Amino acid sequence: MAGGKGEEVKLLGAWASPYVARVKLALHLKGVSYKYMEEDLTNKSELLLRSNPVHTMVPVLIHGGKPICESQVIVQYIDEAFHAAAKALLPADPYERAVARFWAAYIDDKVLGPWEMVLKAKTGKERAVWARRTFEAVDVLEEGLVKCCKGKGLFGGDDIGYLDVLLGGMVPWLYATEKISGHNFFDASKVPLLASWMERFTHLDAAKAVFQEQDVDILVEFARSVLLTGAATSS
Ligand SMILES: N[C@@H](CCC(=O)N[C@@H](CS)C(=O)NCC(=O)O)C(=O)O
Repeated sequence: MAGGKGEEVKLLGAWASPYVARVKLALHLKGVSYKYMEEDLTNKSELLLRSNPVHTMVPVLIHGGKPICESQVIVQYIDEAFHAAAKALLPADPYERAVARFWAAYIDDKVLGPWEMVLKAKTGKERAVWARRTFEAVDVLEEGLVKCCKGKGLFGGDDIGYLDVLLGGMVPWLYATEKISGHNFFDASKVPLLASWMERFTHLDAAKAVFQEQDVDILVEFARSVLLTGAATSS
C-alpha cells in the first residue's frame, strides 16, 4: 500500500479514457490509494505537459514525484511497485510473462486501432471496412484467450491478470460501440470465450467500482459529440 512520506500516488486521467480505466483497475486491485486529477484534454495542465512531454497524453501515474507514462507500462509498474499489496497481475513464469506481453501488444496494435476507427468513421462504408478488420483481429484474440486462460475463463486463469486489466479497461466502450455502430465485437456466436470473459469481467468487484463513472449512455453521447465531430482529442 502506498502512503509513505514522498510516496504519494497521483493519477492524471480523463474520465472516458479506456487507457486510464486500465490504470484505475490496477490500482484498485492492488488496493493503492491515490489522488485522481481529471485533465481537460483541450487545455492540458502544466503538470501533464511536464510529466509526459513526449506524448502529452493521459494516463500518467506520478509516484513519489516521478512520472510513469503509457498505460501498459504503468500497469506493469503498479504490479511491481506494489507487489506486496496483492496477487501479481503478470505471471511469475518468464515464458508466460512474455506471452502476456505479446498479447498486450496485439490488443493495442491490432484490435484497438481498427476499433477506434469504427467510432471515428464518417461514412457507413468506412465504418464497415474498419468493423470487418476489428472482427478479424478479435477472432485472433479469441485464440490468445484460449492459450492464456487454460480453461479457466480469464486471461489470468482463475484470477484477474495483466491482460484482463488491459482489455477490461475497454469493456464499457465495447457496450458503447455496439450502441453506436450496431456491431457486437464480442458476439457469443463468433467468439464464445471472449463473450463469456466480458460477462464475467463486468461482474467483478473491481470493474463495478471503476466503471461507476463510465455510464454507457454517457459514453455514447461523448463519442457522438467529441469523437465523431473531432471536437477534442480523447479516447
Ligand atoms: N498509448 C497510450 C494511449 C493513451 C491515449 O490515447 N490517451 C488519450 C485519451 S484516451 C489522450 O490523452 N489524448 C490526448 C491527445 O491525444 O492529445 C496509452 O496506452 O497510455
